[in-house]
Amino acid sequence: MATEAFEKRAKTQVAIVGGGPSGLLLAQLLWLQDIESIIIERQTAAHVEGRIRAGVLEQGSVDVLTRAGVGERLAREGARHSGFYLAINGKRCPIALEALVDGQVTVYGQTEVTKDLMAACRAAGTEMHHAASEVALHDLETAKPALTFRQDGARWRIEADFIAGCDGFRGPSRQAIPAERRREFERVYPFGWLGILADVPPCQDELIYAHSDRGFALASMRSAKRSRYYIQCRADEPLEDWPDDRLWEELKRRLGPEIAPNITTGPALEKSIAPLRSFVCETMRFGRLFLAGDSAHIVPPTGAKGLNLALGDVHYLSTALAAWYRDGNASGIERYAEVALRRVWKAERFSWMLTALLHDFEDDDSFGKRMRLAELEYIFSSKAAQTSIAENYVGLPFENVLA
Ligand code: FAS
Ligand code: PHB
Repeated sequence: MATEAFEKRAKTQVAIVGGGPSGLLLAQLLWLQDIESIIIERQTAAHVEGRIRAGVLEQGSVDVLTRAGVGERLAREGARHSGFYLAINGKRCPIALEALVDGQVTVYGQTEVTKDLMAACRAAGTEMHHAASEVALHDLETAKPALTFRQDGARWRIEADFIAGCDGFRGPSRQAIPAERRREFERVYPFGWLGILADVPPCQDELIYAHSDRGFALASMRSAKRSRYYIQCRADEPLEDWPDDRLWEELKRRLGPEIAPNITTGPALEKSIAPLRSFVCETMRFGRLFLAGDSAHIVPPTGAKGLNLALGDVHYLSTALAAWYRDGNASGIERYAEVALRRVWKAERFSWMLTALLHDFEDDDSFGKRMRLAELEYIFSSKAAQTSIAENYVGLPFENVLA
């Protein structure tokens, strides 16, 4: 591309598209290895820090965040959970993570993870451009890839050694790979999750994933004073059809008569409907572009894997880039996609399996509904089945991305 007259130019080692959890963590891990990066983010910093999304961190994610220097508040305020519950029409089955696989998860909202990472990147002096528009990627198959974008009226061109596409499912990075060079797999589910965040105490000390004749429900939390609940709804359901009172009543019906009396209701701090899909773009590397997080893959939130997979990709990518800069070891960047995908596909399987198991599918026949109940009854009766769920929920181990 002819280099138009750009008002502002910069050079860096790694240009990062997207300043959400993936982009921020990558910048922070690279900074700790004396590798320079610049983050280009479409939204304002306040918008990014205000997003309400995931809530559960695998131990591997806690370890990566701690290594990145943002583990202090997480250790202080994060709630460690040694189990969760599955429920069928109100009948509960504990999945005892600690007893089954000697594992735990930490409940600590993605909103807090993002705030901690943003503070760390600011403290490190990482260059971040927020409210950037017209972000475009160039020359990806050369040794000098570049980003162009507009910010505050100025045109920018940033040249880098590598570009990290951390711009989520709808960002430009994956689309910068020619369609004929992308290997993609997708399943879109015929329902969504209606989520509510409220400053009320949780109904139970552990998470409850509930299957009921009326559809799926999840009881989660952010702290002892703040609860997060979800119910399955139609993907195209208008949010205004769900005033708080109706939502609380439906939650009580789906969680069942034993749990319902423990549900404290209150005004929604946030209420939104998220569509559910499984998606993988196996082309996680294209020339000097590397995709990480939601730009490469999406899971239905049923298995609490989305954020954890993103942080896992960044662990692999930062290790690979550090080895390249430190001693010219290119094995990590050569193996990144292959190694990351092995963990991605196992999490896709687990998330798809739990989604199929716990949700109601309108086109299901009577046999399909019976099979679902039989699968759940089997899990309720089998330590081996519960161990398999526990092993996946706490997070599968990382490989060494370097040869
Ligand atoms: P993100 O989407 O978080 O960040 C991408 C960043 O790139 C954003 O800040 C975006 O503004 C920016 N960007 C986009 N286009 C750009 C452009 N053109 N130029 C520059 N920047 C651009 N996961 C769970 O584990 N549990 C959950 O309950 C859960 N709930 C979710 C609910 C919703 C509504 C969504 C959308 C996702 C949810 N997820 C959940 C998954 C979510 O947590 C992701 O896995 C996580 O945010 C991934 O982080 P990133 O890869 O950084 O992508
Ligand atoms: C949440 O608390 O937002 C949450 C927890 C577990 C999930 C999904 C979302 O599987």
